[in-house]
Parts: sequence; structure tokens; C-alpha cells
Amino acid sequence: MKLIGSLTSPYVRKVRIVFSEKKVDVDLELENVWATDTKIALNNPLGKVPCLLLDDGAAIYDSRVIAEYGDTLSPVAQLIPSGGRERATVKTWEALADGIMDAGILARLEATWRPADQQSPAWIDRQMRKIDGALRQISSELGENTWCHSNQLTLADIAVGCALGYLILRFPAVTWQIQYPNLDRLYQKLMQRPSFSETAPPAA
Ligand code: GSF
Repeated sequence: MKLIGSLTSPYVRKVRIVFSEKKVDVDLELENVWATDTKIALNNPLGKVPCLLLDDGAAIYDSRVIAEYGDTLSPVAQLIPSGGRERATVKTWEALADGIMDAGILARLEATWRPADQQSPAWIDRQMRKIDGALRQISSELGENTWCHSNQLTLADIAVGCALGYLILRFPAVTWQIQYPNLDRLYQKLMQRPSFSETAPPAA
């Protein structure tokens, strides 16, 4: 099994952490999807990472599908509840955290990809408001709890941790650590795990 990805993508980090927590070995093949000669579309026509290549050559994407699949690969540390309301709750946490990444990437692309005279500050503001709203919601739902859901690490914590790590990397001006001390506490605790510390993105 081979994971195609980059060291800075928060979605790639999320699935690497899932594999690490599940004690499943996966080779990481680095791919720069922004390079003109990228070959990512040979495996994922959407041109995005992460993309998991199974031993028979089948490709699995996107990160939510890979995370779900990864959770089935070993009995170690169940990260997603098996079904019902609890499963939907953890997947909603993931959707919220992924939404921070999605909005951050859209805001960043607007500012870095487009020529200055074609950029829309209103679009960037719209994305930043989504990030603010999601952080507020995550902090309020976490409250004084140790974990986002139940009394153990789940995919909810992994996804939230990756979203926070992405903000540290790309949006240092968003001061969520000061605004939401409970999120800071969660992130510091997650970073003590090898799965998180070993996948921390390289400095920008
Ligand atoms: C998002 C993946 C994505 O946007 C998922 O896997 O959960 N919903 C998908 N990946 C980015 C890399 S990054 O910025 O994290 C990507 O591959 N973008 C290339 C492109 O052309 O959009």
C-alpha cells in the first residue's frame, strides 16, 4: 500500500495519523500536485492528494474515505464508532475540521494563485469567517472535555488537530491559541503523540 501525498497537506497528515495510530505501515510517496509535470491525475483524476494506492493498483480517495478504510485495517484503536448516531457525530467533527482546511485553502489560493488585481477580499473574508465560526463551534463543543468525542482519541481529535496544525502553518495571524485555550490544550496534548509529532508540517 502506498500513500501519495505531501508533507504540508493537512488532509494527508490526517490519514497518515490514522495509519500511525492503527499501527499500519504505509509508504509515503511525495507528489507536488502544483507542479506542471505532476502525475497525480494518473491515479486521481481530481488531481488531489491524499490518494491511497492499494497493492492491486486500485486508488482510494479522498481523505475521508481513506481514513474510514484505514480504521478497518487493524483492530488497534478504533477511531470511528461502528455505526448509528455516534458514527455520524464523529464524522461531523471531521467535516467541521475539514471545513477549516477547505476554507483556508480557498482563502490562500485566492491570495497566492491569482494576480493581485483579480483577487477578491470579500471572498477571502467569506472563507475566514467560516474558519472563525468553525473554531468557535469546536471550542464550545470541546468545552472542558479531554477529547472531542467520548473518553478516547477518535478521528474527531485527529481531524481537529490537523486543522489547527494547518492554521499554525499557513495562518499564524489567526490567534486561536489565545482565543480558545481549550483548543491549545488539546493541540499540545495531541502533539505529544508520535503520530502527530512525526507528521508535523515542515516550517513554511
Ligand atoms: C481535499 C484534498 C485537497 O484539496 C480530501 O482529500 O479530503 N476533500 C479532499 N488536497 C490538496 C492538497 S492540500 O492543499 O492539502 C490538493 O491536492 N489540491 C490540488 C488541487 O488541484 O486542488
